[in-house]
Amino acid sequence: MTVSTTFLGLGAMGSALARTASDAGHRIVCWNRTGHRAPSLGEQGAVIADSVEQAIVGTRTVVVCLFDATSVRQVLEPVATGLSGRTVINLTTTTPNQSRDLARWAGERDIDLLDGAIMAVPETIGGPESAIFYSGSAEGFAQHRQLLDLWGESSYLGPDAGMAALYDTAMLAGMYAMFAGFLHGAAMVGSEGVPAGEFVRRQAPFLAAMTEQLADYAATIDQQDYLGPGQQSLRFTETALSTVMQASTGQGVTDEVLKPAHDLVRRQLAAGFGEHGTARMFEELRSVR
Ligand code: FVH
Repeated sequence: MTVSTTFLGLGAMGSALARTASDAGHRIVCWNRTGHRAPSLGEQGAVIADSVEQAIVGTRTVVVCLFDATSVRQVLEPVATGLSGRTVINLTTTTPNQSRDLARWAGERDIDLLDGAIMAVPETIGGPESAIFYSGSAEGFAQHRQLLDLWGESSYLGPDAGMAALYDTAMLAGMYAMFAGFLHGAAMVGSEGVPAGEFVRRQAPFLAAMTEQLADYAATIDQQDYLGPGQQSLRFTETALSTVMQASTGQGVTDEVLKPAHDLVRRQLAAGFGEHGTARMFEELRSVR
């Protein structure tokens, strides 16, 4: 048995993290707001605490996996004094600024904060597909590497506590846009009675093939070379999106998923960039700065 670690939050993800640590021989103390959500943890030998105060007694490391930034503050603030001198590893999904605020709050109380962003689902924790980004305390990352590596591939993104959350939310932006696009397409073919299960057989490999273009888009953006060879022009993309949107509404499907992208393209056209590559939408996205 290794030293004990506290786990606050035994939802689907918190339980998976705690169970993986327990399976690897860590002595763990767990707490959950409403009773015990993962009874098997107790049967495996985890100590189940009745309160947060009780859960942090005698442990040096506190892993937090709760619903959101507000619940993290509600749980940690009352026990701040008891956390002084310890490492808190926050694996709750938060915005970059919420993570930075938490790190500032922790720093003022001599709490070492390592913020993490889990790029996995509970079922894959501990498996080869699980990746977790960390930022904030470099010392906390180094000292807890053995524990962190149990959950997945660990990457440290630097001392700015907001960086892991920034990568996380940026990657989720791509994921949710993709899901919305898939649902839009499924609604289109569904308007003619095609089951989503039939559509996905064709859509999934197409999307996978399209991801190979992402590296070219990235190179274009980094070099700001929107007139380089081989790029699909904004003028072309505007017509393509208009056609897809017309096809959608013609099938009784709203164009609301595509309209924001179309608006970005149209603003770039209005600014005179019609012959520039479609990656130039990136500049329009940044225009709110
Ligand atoms: N599940 C997933 O696939 C994703 C993958 C990527 C990262 N996320 C993030 O992990 C955080 C926790 O997610 P979860 O899946 O464990 O979520 P739930 O099963 O809904 O459990 C939520 C836990 O939070 C507790 N809780 C909620 N509000 C409060 C509060 N005000 N005070 C104290 N605890 C609170 C809740 O307790 P209870 O409802 O059982 O009493 C659960 O323990 C999350 O940030 C994901 O974005 C998971």
